Parts: sequence; structure tokens; C-alpha cells
Amino acid sequence: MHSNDELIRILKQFQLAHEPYEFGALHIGYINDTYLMSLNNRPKYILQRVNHSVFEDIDGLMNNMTRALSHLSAENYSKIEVVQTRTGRPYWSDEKGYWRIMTYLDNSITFNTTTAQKTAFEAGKIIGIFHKLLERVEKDPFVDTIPDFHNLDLRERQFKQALSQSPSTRLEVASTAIVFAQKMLLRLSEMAPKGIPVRICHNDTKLNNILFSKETGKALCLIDLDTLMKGYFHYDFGDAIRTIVNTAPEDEKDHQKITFEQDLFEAFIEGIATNGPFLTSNEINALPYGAILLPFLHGIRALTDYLEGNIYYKVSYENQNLDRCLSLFDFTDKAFKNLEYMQNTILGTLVAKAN
Ligand code: GN1
Ligand code: MG
Repeated sequence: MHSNDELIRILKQFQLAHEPYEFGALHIGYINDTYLMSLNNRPKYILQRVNHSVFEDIDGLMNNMTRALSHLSAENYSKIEVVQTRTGRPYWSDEKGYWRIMTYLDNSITFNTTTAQKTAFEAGKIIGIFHKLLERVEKDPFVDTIPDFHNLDLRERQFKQALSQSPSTRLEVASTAIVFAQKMLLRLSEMAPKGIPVRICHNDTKLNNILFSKETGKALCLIDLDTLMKGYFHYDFGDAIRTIVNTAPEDEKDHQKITFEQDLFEAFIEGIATNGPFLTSNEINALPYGAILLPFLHGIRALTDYLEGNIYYKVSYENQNLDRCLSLFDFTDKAFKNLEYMQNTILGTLVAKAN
């Protein structure tokens, strides 16, 4: 973590009035370092050091973000702004890192998990609004901030590479997870959908990347736009499902607590449906696949990182990646068992747009 003096030095690079900000480290996320900047205990800005070993092209990433943010503003979608540096750039860098500052939305709150149908409904609604706002933007200028981020073939190759190099003790401890991964890779390759249009996606739509109003409980907007790039709608769908329909946190060790809550699933779909028809029939048909693919992808990535000795994600204890993997695989299995249920619910609620 960074000292107060260091953070003040960074702040001076940005176009902000000179005020006595207090910094609070937010222990959220596995990738970046995040600080809340407050004045008299009122949060004003988010200061972040972007992880350059994960995101190689930070210039491209910040261009994606500012380009998207210029469209992400509407009566039902709250605007977030990037504070410019004194030289008019969206981030500041020196040999120690890449820094950015974004506005904090007053009276907003995030949830790691939920049991409330209203929250699930609001999440579905805001993800639909996000996609509709970005539907017509020109896609070519957007770079891939992490190439093949949700590409299962890549994640399979990385997993197999880790398997061939991992110490036998780790292979043994992770044996159940390894067997499940191999079985699921086969199943998913048989299910892979075709004819899905490319959209500009968020690609990390877990519940705690959605801001809600503390007062009304309504969803305000999506945050954490680092992985905003080309993708498929079922990626954003699946990432939301794995964190909204499951009432347990991502690294839950007690698998009895990991659930596929059908009432939350239905509320989430209803929320998407409030946006009217905006998905193609191929996209709609691919949604249940996305709800199985995404928890699995995150699980296999955590497993790969465990086998490689925790080099990608920040971990707070040695086996955290393995616990995350087992929990994500458990939810993958539960989602798979709900495949037919998901298909029926979706067909009854979402209507495809006319081509
Ligand atoms: C990572 O650090 P955070 O929470 O923003 C990961 C996401 C995962 C998430 C939780 C670039 O994001 O894909 O959903 O952990 N981001 C990257 O598992 O790998
Ligand atoms: Mg993220």
C-alpha cells in the first residue's frame, strides 16, 4: 500500500482543487490498488493504481474507458467522470505506476451478494441499459485490454500448461478440481453457441461492480471499466448470474451455502426485459450457456493460478485461489443442473429484436 505523502504527490498531478483529502484503502478487487478520497468524511473521488502487469496497454484501456463514458450517461444511468491530469490526460504515470482518479457517486453503495429480488431486478435492468447505450458506438477504436479474456480455448491452454509444470503436491491437493475442469471443458465445447454478434461489453459484471442508490435501492451504473472491450452479451450475463443468483461469496468454503436461486434468476431476467427487445435470438439462446461458462472460466483461471503458485490474483492466504475455484466450480455445476430451467424461463420472458 502507499503512504499518505505518496498519494498526495500523485494527487498534485491532477486537475483538482487543493483540499485536505483523507485517503482510505479499499480492499476490493484482486488486481488494482484502490483508495477512496474523502473530504470531512464525505467520499468524493476514487484514486486507483492500475495493475500494469495485468493490463499491458493502459493507454488503450483509458481510451476505451473515456470513449465509453462519453456515451454512458442518461436519465436512468448515472455518469462517472475521469479527472484529467494537469496536462489534460486521463491518467498519470511514472516509473512506479499508472494512476487515475474518477468521481465518486454520492449516496451510492455496492453489494457483494444479495438475497433481494429488487436488487437482482435492478442489476438486470442496468446491464440492459449499459448495453443499449453502447449498442451503436463504433467498435473498431476499442482495443482488447486483455486479449482473449473470456476465451475458453486460451484458458484451457493455460490450464494444461500449468498442469504440466505444477509441483505434485499442488496437483494432489487440487485433484478434484482438476477432474471437474476436464469434464466441464468437454461439455462446454459441445455447447458453444454460434452466430453471436460482437458488442462492446463490460466483461466483469459481477454484482459488486454495480452501484446502487442508498436511498432508493435503484441501480445507478456499472463501475470498473478496465475490461470494457469487445465481447458477447452472454459474457456479461453469465458474470452477473454467478454473483447474483448465488447468495454466497465467490470464495465460500461451505458449498451447502452455494445456491442457484431461481427467484433471483427470474427477477434478473425481468430486469433485462424492461429494456424491450435488444438482443438477437442467437444471443438469447446463448444466455444459459453464458451462465455456466462464466463461473467455470473464473474457476479454471483461479485453479491455474493456484497451480502456478498464485502469480496473478492477490491472495490473502495460500489456498484462496483453490477455494475460489472449488466454489466457482460448485456454482458451475448448480447452474448446469438448471440449464433447462434457465432455457424455459428465458424463453417465457425475453423477446428477440426484429432483424
Ligand atoms: C478480477 O480485481 P477485480 O475484482 O476487479 C478479475 C475479474 C474477476 C474478479 C473476481 C482483470 O477483478 O475477471 O471477475 O477478479 N479481473 C481481471 O473473480 O482478471
Ligand atoms: Mg475488475
